[in-house]
Parts: sequence; C-alpha cells; structure tokens
Amino acid sequence: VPIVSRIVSIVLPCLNEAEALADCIADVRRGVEALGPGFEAEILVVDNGSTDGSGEIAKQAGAKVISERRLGYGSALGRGIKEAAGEIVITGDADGSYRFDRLALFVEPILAGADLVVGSRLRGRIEPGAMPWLHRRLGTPVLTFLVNRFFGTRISDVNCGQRALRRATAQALDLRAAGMEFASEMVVKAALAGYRIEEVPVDFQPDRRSHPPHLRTWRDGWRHLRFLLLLAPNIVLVGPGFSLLAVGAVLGGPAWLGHPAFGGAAAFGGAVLVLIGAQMVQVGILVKTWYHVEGFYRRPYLERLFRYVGFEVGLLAGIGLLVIGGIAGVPLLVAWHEELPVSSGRVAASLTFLVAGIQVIGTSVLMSVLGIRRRRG
Ligand SMILES: Nc1nc2c(ncn2[C@@H]2O[C@H](COP(=O)(O)OP(=O)(O)O)[C@@H](O)[C@H]2O)c(=O)[nH]1
Ligand SMILES: [Mg+2]
Repeated sequence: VPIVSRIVSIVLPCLNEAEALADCIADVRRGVEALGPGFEAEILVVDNGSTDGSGEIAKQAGAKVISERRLGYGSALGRGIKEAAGEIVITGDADGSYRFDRLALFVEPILAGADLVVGSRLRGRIEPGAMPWLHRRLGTPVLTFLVNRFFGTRISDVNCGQRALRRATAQALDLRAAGMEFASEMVVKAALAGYRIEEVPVDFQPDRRSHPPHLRTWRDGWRHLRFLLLLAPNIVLVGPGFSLLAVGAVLGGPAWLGHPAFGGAAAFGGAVLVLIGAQMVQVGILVKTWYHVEGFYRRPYLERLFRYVGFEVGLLAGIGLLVIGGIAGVPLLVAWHEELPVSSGRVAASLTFLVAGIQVIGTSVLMSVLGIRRRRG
C-alpha cells in the first residue's frame, strides 16, 4: 500500500533527559526542514513521569508530550507509535546520541516500500565514548547474530534505537515488550510476518547528559537474550529435543530389547535422553501453540497439525505408551520383593514408556485447553 500522507511522526521516548532534550528536539526540527517542503512533522515525546522537568522542556520546544503510565522503554515507544498521526514513524533516543539531521535516510526507503528501516551504528560511525566496549564488541554483535540466525534477517545492529517504520506495520505487529527488548521484538516480529526490513548506517555520538544510561548492560542484555530464545522454540527446544530423542532411542533401544552387547548404562542413559528429548519437543510444541493462539505468529502447518492431530490422538498415543510400559513392567510387579527380577534393559524400557505416556497425555491436555481459546478466537 503506497503511503499518501506526508506527515512524519518522530517519537522520542524520554525519561529524565532535561539536559539533552531541547537540543534533540531542535535537531529534529532541522531534520524535518531538510526533508523538504512536502513534509509535515509531528514530534512526540513519550514521558514516563520524568522528575527533572523534561515534560515542560518538551512542551516549550513545541513537541507534543504524552505521559505513559506503564514504565519502560518499550511501553513508552509503543504508546508513542500508537498515538502517532503520521503514516511514517521515526524513533530515536532523546539523549542526544543520534543525529536527526538526515531523516531522509529513513523516510526514503519507507516511501520506496520498506516496512521497517533499522539504523546501524556498527556500519556507521561511532564516536569515541559513544558506545561501551562490551555493547559494541559483545552484546550487540551476539544478539544481532542470533536474530539473523533464528529469524532470517540480515541486519548488523539489532539494538539501534533509531528506526523508521510504517505506522500500519507497527500496529499489525502488536508489540508488547515493556523494556528495552522492545527493540528486538520489533525486528523479530517484522521478520516472522515477512515484512520488508532495510538497514541504513547511522552516526552515534556520546549522549549529552550527566546521568548514566537507563539501559543496564547485564539486565537488559539478558532480557533481550531471553526474549529471543523464547521466540525460537524450533531452534531452542524442538530441534535439540528431537536429536536427544533419536540418540537416546539408538542407544537405549537395543538394550531395552535385551541385546547382549548393550548393558544397563546404555539402557538407562538412553532412557534419560529419550525422556529429556521428548519433554523438550513437547514444551516446544506447546510454546508454538501458545504463540499461534495468541496471534504472536501464525504458521499454516500448525493449523493443519491442530486439525488432524486432536486431543483424542494424543490421548490414545499416551495410553498406548502407558500400556507398553505397563506390560514391560509386569514381571517387576509380580516379583516386587526381589532385587531385580528382570534385566535392567527391561526396567529402563518400562520406565521410559510409562513416563513418556504420561508426558504425552499431559501435553495433549494442555494443547486442547489452549485450543479452546483458539477456536473461540
Ligand atoms: N519514557 C521512557 N523513556 C525511557 C525509559 N527508559 C529509557 N528511556 C528513553 O529511551 C532512550 C534510550 O535510553 P538510554 O538510557 O539512552 O539507553 P541506551 O541508549 O540504550 O543506553 C532515551 O531517550 C531514554 O530517555 C523509560 O522507562 N521510559
Ligand atoms: Mg541512548
């Protein structure tokens, strides 16, 4: 859908940026003027109860000030994007670390059809002292690598706060993260939904304030990482789970069937691997189901899976496993007072099938509970 309006909304999340805000807004104004006469701009400062007069400063500088009650960078940015009047939204820190004098770099790709334009400090110029070594050499590259790996993007700085996006795209993405991981959520969801993502190099300069950044390296780094891992159940859970399951079955299977070359270690080692693997696969499927139900992202193959593999199939499979495990365990029950009346392979097999059966039934129950909402929605 081509963009018709020429209103650009610049959204500045702001928490106690009195020292830098006025300059920052002036910088934005210059940038908007440089865009040319065809454009109109709206400057939105989203405050979270700053106590240093940032709100007043923003008003005096002619910006529209929004007060968001829910704390956090993501809450503030999300609110600003929601309230934006422009079809094109540009975001950036209000601390003077980004330059706004070349907004065309961001606006032009959007007008040419991109949905999201992410700035890249790592491909741009980083002034001395602008970015801590740890962020520049470790945090940002690692998080960016994972996003590219997991979600098929090709960007170089997933944490960059200077971006442009279509308001309609942002609304469709239904972004929810409250903290700094909002930056990752935007890129990941845009990638999952197949939106067009582009990148432009930006300059990054030391912020113009005396207080330390709101971003806390380890807390926020971990929140980003956790967020990415949670959003990639195939890579984190289902894939490794299937691998463990396969190795366990190859190792334990012959021992469970009484093959003389495989002893108790293989029997129980295999059992452990199979059970851990099966658990991981099932948790992964549950996570995917939940994302599907919540509309986080949708996959047609999940829809088919739900249609053909219903609760009854899971229940029957679970009961089947329980029956096999039960039968294998009968000699143990019969001779319960003896130390170990059957081979250790037999014990391991019984245990594996019984526990796996219960797991599968439990997963089926949870899937169908999630399915109640799915069908209603
Ligand atoms: N409204 C609001 N703005 C925030 C919050 N946390 C950070 N910001 C703003 O978001 C921008 C980025 O934060 P900053 O401290 O510069 O983090 P860094 O650049 O990632 O180290 C700045 O403009 C902050 O004022 C918050 O909780 N609420
Ligand atoms: Mg900053």
